[in-house]
Amino acid sequence: MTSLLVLNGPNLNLLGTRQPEIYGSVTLAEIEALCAETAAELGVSIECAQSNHEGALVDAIHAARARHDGIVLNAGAYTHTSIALMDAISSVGLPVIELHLSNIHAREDFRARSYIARVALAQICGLGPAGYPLAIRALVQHLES
Ligand code: CA2
Repeated sequence: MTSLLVLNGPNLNLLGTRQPEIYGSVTLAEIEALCAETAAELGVSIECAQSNHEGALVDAIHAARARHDGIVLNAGAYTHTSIALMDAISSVGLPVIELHLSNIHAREDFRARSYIARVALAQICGLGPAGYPLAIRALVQHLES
């Protein structure tokens, strides 16, 4: 069975508790439930994980190589800084869809630069939590085509 990892980075554990004007009022647990529903509908297996630590995210990407067929990744602020995450994605060779709740191209200039985009299959941003099911559907379509 196709298996996906949905991996969220720093501060996304705070979703729904602060800055609702930017990130909305949906919690990470609710987003993960939405992902699980989408996976069940598509008949794929899914694991969701979150870490505030760059090295732990690198480890999760490495571990995904043996356990999953693709990754939906919201790397949070590490998107804009982390060559380590970019290298981890390249090294495992799994398809990654980069996901952001907000439109990173319509915000501060520093958010428009993404190291993840250089190695990702695609980027979805600006659609809020609805981006996650879309990313899962796109990844499954990619893997099964
Ligand atoms: O739009 C996104 O999904 C981001 O990846 C979110 C990151 C930000 O650094 C990226 O530029 C875009 C920040 C996540 C912070 O999440 C919070 C949630 C609630 C309260 C405070 C922060």
